[in-house]
Amino acid sequence: MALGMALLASSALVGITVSSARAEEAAANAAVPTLSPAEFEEGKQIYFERCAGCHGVLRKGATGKPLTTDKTRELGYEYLRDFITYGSAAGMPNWGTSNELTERQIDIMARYVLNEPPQPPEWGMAEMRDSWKLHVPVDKRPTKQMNGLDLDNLFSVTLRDSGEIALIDGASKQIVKIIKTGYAVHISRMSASGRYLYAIGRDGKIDLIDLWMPEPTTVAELKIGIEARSVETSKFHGWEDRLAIAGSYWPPQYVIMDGPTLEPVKIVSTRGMTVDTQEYHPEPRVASIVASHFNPEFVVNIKETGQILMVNYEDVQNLKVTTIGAERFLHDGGFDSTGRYFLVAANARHKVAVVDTKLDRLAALVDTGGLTPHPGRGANFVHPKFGPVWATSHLGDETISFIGTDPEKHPENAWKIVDTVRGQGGGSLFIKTHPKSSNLWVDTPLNPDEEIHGSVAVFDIKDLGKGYAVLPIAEWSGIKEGARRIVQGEYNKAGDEVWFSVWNAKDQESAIVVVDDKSRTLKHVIKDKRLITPTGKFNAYNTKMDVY
Ligand code: DHE
Repeated sequence: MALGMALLASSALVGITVSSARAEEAAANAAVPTLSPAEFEEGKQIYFERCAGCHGVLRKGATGKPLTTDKTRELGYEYLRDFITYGSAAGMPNWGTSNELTERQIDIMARYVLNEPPQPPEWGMAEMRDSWKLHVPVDKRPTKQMNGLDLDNLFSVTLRDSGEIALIDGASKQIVKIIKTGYAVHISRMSASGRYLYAIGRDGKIDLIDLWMPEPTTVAELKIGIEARSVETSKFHGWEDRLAIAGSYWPPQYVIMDGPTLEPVKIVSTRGMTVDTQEYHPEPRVASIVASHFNPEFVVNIKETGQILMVNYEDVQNLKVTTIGAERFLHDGGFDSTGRYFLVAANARHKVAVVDTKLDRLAALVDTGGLTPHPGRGANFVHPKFGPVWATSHLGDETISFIGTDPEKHPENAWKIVDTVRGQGGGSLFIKTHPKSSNLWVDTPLNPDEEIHGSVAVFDIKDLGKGYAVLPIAEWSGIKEGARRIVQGEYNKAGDEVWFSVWNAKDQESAIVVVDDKSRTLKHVIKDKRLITPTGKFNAYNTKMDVY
């Protein structure tokens, strides 16, 4: 009887606890602001366009903080609204005060992130093949270059918000052609021969452009996923122009394609375990991909798990993948000057992972000494005191770090920060030099200060301690309106001029400013109504040869 009473009492207690937990949950849910179906759709679209890149489709966080509802509901509507409006010094853009989102849109977004994220659909072989368009089969293409373009000095320029690329002749600075691409097109990569150009949009659409046609023409298209950032082609001796690979953010996977047609051959999921805590992650996105020069392999960097996959493409049906445990939040990176070592930023961990692409193993994990390294492809040069180095700037602060890259002749400096200098401030995305130059250029497009994001800093490699000179690129462009963010220096083939984008909003004038490298003076301003939101620029020769 006593036992019966006790059981009754304890089950009643459990009942009370359960029902009070349910009540709490219901109360919490009731406090979550709702959205009309139209608002939800708008929020989903804005989230995809503006937020998913940093925070992840499932909002688990990477470059940006996690935005899962356990976190957002703790922060609350007002906090979220203000954060979206004003941004933060740590890199969250000021969407409101920069007028990129309206007050109404910010209100929708603050409510949107308080609600559970919708899970986007998968994208397998059936969907991929449905999206595949072979406009010009290989046997209908020319067998030699049919135009007089200097293909090595051609620049492919990302026109981000018009979903196009501009092909610009390096010598005349004239636009050769504007080509429609995927939504919010991101990067261009060249095939090993320099004949084919691959452009990928954030919507996962790849456009393959044959530069040998009488005029450069899109010969094939493929949508490899719902959201993507990276594409690359096979470069190992004997495999030139044969295969391509692209990675997606959603679904988390990569696909190997036939290079000249984009026909998808093999899709591989990247879902799996994180490198450190070895927990399952449902959304490990594919960040940078490069082609090894030492093995028939692609180097595929998986952001959330921190695994670097050496994907051997010799036998795609029996795919061999070497998984190198590195560090979480892998993002962008580039080779050292010998092309053997690949250095990739694990940005939210403030580290750079170094992979030996000859031996397929991790050479080092280097703490960069700054906050959130963001090198682009980085910059290689010979430091007057420490020998060959690779440089990165940072998104989170003004540090510019130099990592020794010569384990043969300078073993004491290899994979160590041998020197740091300070640039203009945080918000840097790209750093650049050229083997023929003694300048090191550092942009700061995401710095909130107008003068800083409207200019670039340039260091003399021979005397880094001297500090930097500031070139007022936005002012040189002659454009008076808009944020005029100066982004991504890119050299021409000869290495004697460097091109910067003056990046304005879609409805404002933008430009490309060409600087004479030696004199650091203005050489030319490329202006054209069709240059809408130019951001990345990819010189064909430097891109195919990995010169930076
Ligand atoms: Fe990029 C490279 C991802 C926002 C311009 N960007 C890369 C790479 C990745 C990446 C993974 C490396 C590709 C490779 O090497 O295979 N970029 C992302 C994002 O996730 C992020 C942070 C947010 C987003 O929503 O997309 C993002 N990127 C931007 C921009 O806003 C930039 C400045 C302007 C734009 O055009 O979108 C931008 N990203 C670039 C450029 C490169 C790049 C120019 C190549 C640099 C190079 O020199 O190689």
